[in-house]
Amino acid sequence: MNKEEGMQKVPKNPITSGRFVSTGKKGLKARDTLEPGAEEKWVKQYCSSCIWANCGSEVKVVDGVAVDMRGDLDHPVNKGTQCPRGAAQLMSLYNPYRIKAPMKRTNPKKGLDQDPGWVEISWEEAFDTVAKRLKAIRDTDPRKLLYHIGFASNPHESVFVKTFIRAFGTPNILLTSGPFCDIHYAPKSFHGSYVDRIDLEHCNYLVNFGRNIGGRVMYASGPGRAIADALERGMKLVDVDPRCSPEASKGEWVPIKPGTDMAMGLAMMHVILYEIGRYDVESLKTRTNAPYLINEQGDYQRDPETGEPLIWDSESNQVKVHDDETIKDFALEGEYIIDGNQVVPAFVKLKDSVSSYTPEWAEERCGVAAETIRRISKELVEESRIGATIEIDGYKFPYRPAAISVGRGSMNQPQGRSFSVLVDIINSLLGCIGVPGSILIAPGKVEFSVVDGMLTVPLAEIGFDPFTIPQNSYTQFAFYPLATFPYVGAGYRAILDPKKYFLDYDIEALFVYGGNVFQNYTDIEVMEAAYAKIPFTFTVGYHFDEPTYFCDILFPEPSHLERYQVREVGETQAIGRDSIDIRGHNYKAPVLDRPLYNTKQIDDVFIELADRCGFLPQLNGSFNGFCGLPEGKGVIPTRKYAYSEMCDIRLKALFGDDRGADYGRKHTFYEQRVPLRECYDYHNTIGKARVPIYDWRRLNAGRQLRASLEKAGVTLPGCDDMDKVWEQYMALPTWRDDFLVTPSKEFDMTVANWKISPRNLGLGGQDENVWLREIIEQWEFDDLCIQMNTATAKAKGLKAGDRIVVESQHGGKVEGVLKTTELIHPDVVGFPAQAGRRSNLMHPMSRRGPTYNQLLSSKEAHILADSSAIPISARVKVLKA
Ligand SMILES: Nc1nc2c(c(=O)[nH]1)N[C@H]1C(S)=C(S)[C@@H](COP(=O)(O)OP(=O)(O)OC[C@H]3O[C@@H](n4cnc5c(=O)[nH]c(N)nc54)[C@H](O)[C@@H]3O)O[C@H]1N2
Ligand SMILES: Nc1nc2c(c(=O)[nH]1)N[C@H]1C(S)=C(S)[C@@H](COP(=O)(O)OP(=O)(O)OC[C@H]3O[C@@H](n4cnc5c(=O)[nH]c(N)nc54)[C@H](O)[C@@H]3O)O[C@H]1N2
Ligand SMILES: [Mo]
Repeated sequence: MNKEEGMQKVPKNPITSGRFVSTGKKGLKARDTLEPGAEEKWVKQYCSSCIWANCGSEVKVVDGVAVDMRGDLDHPVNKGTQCPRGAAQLMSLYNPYRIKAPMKRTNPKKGLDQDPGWVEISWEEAFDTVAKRLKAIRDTDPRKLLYHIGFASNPHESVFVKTFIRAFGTPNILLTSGPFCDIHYAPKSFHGSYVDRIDLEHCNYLVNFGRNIGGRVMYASGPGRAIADALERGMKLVDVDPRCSPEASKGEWVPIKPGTDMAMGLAMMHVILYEIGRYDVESLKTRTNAPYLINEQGDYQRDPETGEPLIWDSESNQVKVHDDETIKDFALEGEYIIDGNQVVPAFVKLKDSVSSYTPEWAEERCGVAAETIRRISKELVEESRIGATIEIDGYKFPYRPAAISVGRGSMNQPQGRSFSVLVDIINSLLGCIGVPGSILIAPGKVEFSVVDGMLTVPLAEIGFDPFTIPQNSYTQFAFYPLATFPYVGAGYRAILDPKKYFLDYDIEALFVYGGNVFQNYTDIEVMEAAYAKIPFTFTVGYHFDEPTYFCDILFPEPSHLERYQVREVGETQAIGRDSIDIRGHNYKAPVLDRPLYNTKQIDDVFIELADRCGFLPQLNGSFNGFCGLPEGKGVIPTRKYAYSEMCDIRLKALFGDDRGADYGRKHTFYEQRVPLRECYDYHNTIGKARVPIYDWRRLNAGRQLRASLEKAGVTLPGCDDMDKVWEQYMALPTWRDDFLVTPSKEFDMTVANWKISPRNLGLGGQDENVWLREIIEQWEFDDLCIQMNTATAKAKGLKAGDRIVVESQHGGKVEGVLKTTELIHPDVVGFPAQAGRRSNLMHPMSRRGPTYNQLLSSKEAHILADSSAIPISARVKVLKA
């Protein structure tokens, strides 16, 4: 079928064709009936259809109706381009399935199969009902409020999403954004920032493990251009992935069995250390803890006086404190006796730890040929050009145009955290961190301290609870000291059985906003039971998504095109020359003169609730602090503002009185740039502290947790086998035979999952955006299918189009339509995205496709014990339905 034939199959959409305009509640109106002299204008905004909302857009409004969208030519991030997700926002505005007024439920029974029986109520009744409940809780025990957010709450955008709950005073926050993308530990440990960014302007050789650097980066903004430019320039991309992505087809695809990346990574390190024997010695000595002396207990050998870690100076043949300025040469090899302890440099430990992981050993586990692993390792070392330098902005940097990068595919697996650490150890071995061509930080974002000479960044983004029995919070941080996110599964199981989780109070109310455990997490029966048990639940909702089935009160939210917001801009993940140094703020105001429906923006709801509950001053104060507003220039804590006013105050405080919201309406972007040399953190973050090729922090956290549990005489709730927990708190990368990689005759395949282009999270109701769904149905129908290699399907007597059932080792079952392809590993069953919405009150198109997450498990035995994230793969069997 050629493109033209395909085009004709798409029904002409009245709004895109420009012949009709929507009038909101009244429906469509033919364009030629518009009054002569109708007002037409283009309104500037920024687009929020991505996790990183950086692009500027313009919306054409005719007589109060938004009819068209385009990229803003003046915006330096997207330079006039726009992707389909951006353009489709018009349909999110005019989506007839939206929540259009405040509502209360009339059916007291709660469940995904229960019609809540919504009836419209006044704003006063909605606020009064919720505020009375919240105030009573806050006045007695604020912990009894649970707050669940996710990515559709725009946590990077709306200040109050993070600060409201702190001002309220509950530590109980759970997030669906996080447990499936627990990707922050290694970036925080190795360069202090939230995610790795790849310097695509200089990189010539990129080995990419389970990171979708094509399909899920932004097309219109810098990263899309950066990747296209790099490939055109000749950067070689080696994509290690169970499926061949579009970008892999522009480089080399290395099919791998899900969850076995650790085997390949260990073998690569083995080849580098034992077969090639070339690495960046200077970088190891001065920028990592490779020379720190490790004793037989696995601890740093410390100076008895200062408590600081020791190293061996091989020139003076003396032991010295790591930052002693008289050190001439840091020993990486050797064995020493210090204070009666036998010690070796951490580098020796590292080397010993990978001695048996040959490529042949790895091939048996990950399915990648030993020779391929050898060749890639060799190419990586050669391309990293150890010893080369480059001058940028008048500064001399090491030049390392090669890197390994990782994403949630390889990181959210049973051995994923260890794998991501392993990868950054390899990057550190080659000096490929913080320098041109390699893995970089997002400058200005890092707040680190130096402990033991090591870069130390707090791990938990929102809240942290030290160990106590009973526990203080439902987040489970007390039991998972290295978690970057709360442990959602255990949090909700604890609601059903607080005692088991050492909690001595119940949750009395739930505020859920833009996060969806039914669609985006797993163990749905537990989630249903917990949500049904909580006495009072409310949300600020855009549409009737699954969590609303458990709500007592709904506050209706405007669509993205109808909101006020200020958002910091900064490209992450992949950057080129265009976007590496871009910073600044984007501003948006509603494109329509008044909201289409009877809605109120979440920020104004927060303000009203805080006021009625008596903590508005704390909320306002948090705004000034969070936005970094200079003293005396921020909002007055005791005064009640409309959120739109606060945006204006924020902009004026940051950019001057002539640069308030009026400027933003005309220009959207408040541009700032960081000096180019600061984009390479070689002289900054990692120039001031060392990074861990020996992860003592992890080892030590496990030991401390163990001691705390023993002292309290308890074990981790829900954990039967504590040895399996302790082996995950390790200082050195080591292979484990976990549930995913242990062969099983019955469950002979493994499932893999990935993001798709026409859906960036659920942002702005994308799952029921008919334009985006239409793209999937018409052009990317494979995204609604279960994918399997053609040869495997044939061997199982299956063919494309068959209805199949996939049954997981954890018990879950999912049915769907089979698509056969050569572009997937023969042992793998592939599931794109998260499909199959369950709400009957959303557009029927959103219900199509398989609901992958039922195959997974959040039980303690299956999670990553050192992070509490849940693996995104499981072993399965496939049957004909
Ligand atoms: N199968 C599968 N599961 C996944 C993933 C995957 O790729 N595949 N990804 C995982 C990852 S990495 C993450 S971060 C999480 C994300 O999962 P979540 O944090 O839960 O976030 P979202 O998917 O953005 O949407 C949350 C809810 O908000 C609703 N919503 C959409 N727009 C709006 C709006 O404008 N206002 C309000 N109030 N609500 C809105 C959505 O319909 C949805 O019900 O999912 C994880 N789960
Ligand atoms: N279009 C779009 N973009 C998004 C999002 C979205 O929902 N849609 N979500 C945003 C969010 S919240 C996040 S966290 C990021 C995530 O961004 P990424 O970390 O890039 O995650 P995925 O897009 O799921 O890509 C995972 C890749 O890993 C592969 N994979 C799966 N299992 C394995 C494995 O065991 N080993 C290896 N080597 N590969 C494996 C998959 O086939 C896929 O190519 O994307 C962000 N950007
Ligand atoms: Mo994510």
